Amino acid sequence: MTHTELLAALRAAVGERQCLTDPDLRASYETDWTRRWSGVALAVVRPGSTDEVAAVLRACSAAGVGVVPQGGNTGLVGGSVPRAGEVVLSTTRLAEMEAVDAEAGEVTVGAGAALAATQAAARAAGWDVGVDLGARDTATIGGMVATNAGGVNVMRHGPMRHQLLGFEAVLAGGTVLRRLPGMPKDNTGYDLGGLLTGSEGTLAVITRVRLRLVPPLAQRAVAVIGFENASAAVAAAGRLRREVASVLALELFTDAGLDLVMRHAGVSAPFAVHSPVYLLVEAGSDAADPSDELLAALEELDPGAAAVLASDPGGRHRLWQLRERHTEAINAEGVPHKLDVSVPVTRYAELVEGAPDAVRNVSPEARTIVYGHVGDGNVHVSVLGPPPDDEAVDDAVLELVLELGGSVSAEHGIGVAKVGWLVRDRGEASVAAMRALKAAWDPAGILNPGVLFGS
Ligand code: FAD
Ligand code: 2HG
Ligand code: ZN
Repeated sequence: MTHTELLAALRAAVGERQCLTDPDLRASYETDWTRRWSGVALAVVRPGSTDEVAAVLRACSAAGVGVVPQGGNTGLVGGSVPRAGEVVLSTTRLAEMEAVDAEAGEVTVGAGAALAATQAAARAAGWDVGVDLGARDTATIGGMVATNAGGVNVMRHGPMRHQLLGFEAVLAGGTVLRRLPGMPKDNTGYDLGGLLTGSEGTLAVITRVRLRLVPPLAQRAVAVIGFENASAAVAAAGRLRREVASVLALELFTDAGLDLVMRHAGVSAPFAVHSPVYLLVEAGSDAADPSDELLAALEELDPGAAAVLASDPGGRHRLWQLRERHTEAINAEGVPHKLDVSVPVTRYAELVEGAPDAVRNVSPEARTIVYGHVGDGNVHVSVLGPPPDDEAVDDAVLELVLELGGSVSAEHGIGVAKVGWLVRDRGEASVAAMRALKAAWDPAGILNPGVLFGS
């Protein structure tokens, strides 16, 4: 099938208006959120139903043309944008939201539904979504399953994998797999939905998702505390996690990151004294206000520490902005290299302190900003300075992570950014098992070529 014939088949599948070939219309789908990765797509198609997704995949299979599934395009490892003339399959029109099953605490949503819209529906029905993250207005539920997104509440509710009860997805050849509504107990063979979590668009296109919901926590308190160094902040996080049963989130950032956030996001410092390292802690309860419990714990940690606490929604939001707006503030300074990694919590401070040194060794002019979800051992290292295709700083940080016994991807995935590190991290045998799965599900290799395994 020629490209002209493929384009005709795609137009027939989704309709003329939903098959974008004009470069101006394609542009926002062709560059990732960081601007580090971009490529030209043959076309961007925007199917409006599972049948249309199947028709698109059948056409691309017949033509042997790659397909890049794309949700909100907020991914940070370059896996959501084309590389060499693939068809981008945007899921944003698959945003249908079924009524929340308030009795079961479950909901079925289209893969293109944004997290914020799903949260709003869940909350209106007296429930909440277990995963929350800063890109909530744009990130889609399908993209979050495909990347096994983590976010700020993993300590309490686990990552996206733990929220998945059922799914519908289309294989490369157009076959539809469906296990909806899904049941909490379901031992009928392989967990196919589980295989899709973290598959990053390489096994199937997810079209619908059944989510387990969590009880809402209406009473919340957020505190930000200053520390002299990362070790003190990590030790405090460990104590808070142990001693405050209502802790929901434990986040770490440094003065360098706070400085950028204040400059670019128009947010003011939490308190007058500047500290090298900050901890943000959120506690939540469905009954009593957790402020007193949190205050007492902070007092016991260090009565003299610089700290601020808010329990009203406006105050809590202001404090969260200090942490959540790091990503956009860094983007405002340049095109970052992003290393999302995990280490055992006992090595967390070593990584926070060692990453800037590792970067400086290979790129003395580079600026390194470190922050992360300290409660999960997840560190985000952002590096500004080196050109997008210079991988020396990436390699230096990932080498350090493996030395510390960590994982080269905590929650963002491998994408194209870390393909060179998958075997080093997981080992030959595990990657061979992954490749065997890929070959069985997508024998022609049309789904997200280049992602996870490289080309
Ligand atoms: P996309 O970026 O469109 O795609 C991501 C990957 O999933 C690609 O490989 C794509 O091919 C695949 N994919 C997308 N949809 C489908 C589908 N329907 N079927 C099959 N494959 C699909 N991530 C976290 O884990 N935790 C955070 O705290 C967090 N915070 C963020 C904050 C900001 C400001 C930003 C910009 C990003 C953040 N991210 C975070 C990263 C990002 O939001 C997540 O990776 C998210 O899950 C991506 O969803 P998306 O819909 O934008 O997917
Ligand atoms: C976060 O935790 C996100 O804020 C984005 O995962 C991390 O900017 C980043 O690298
Ligand atoms: Zn994160």
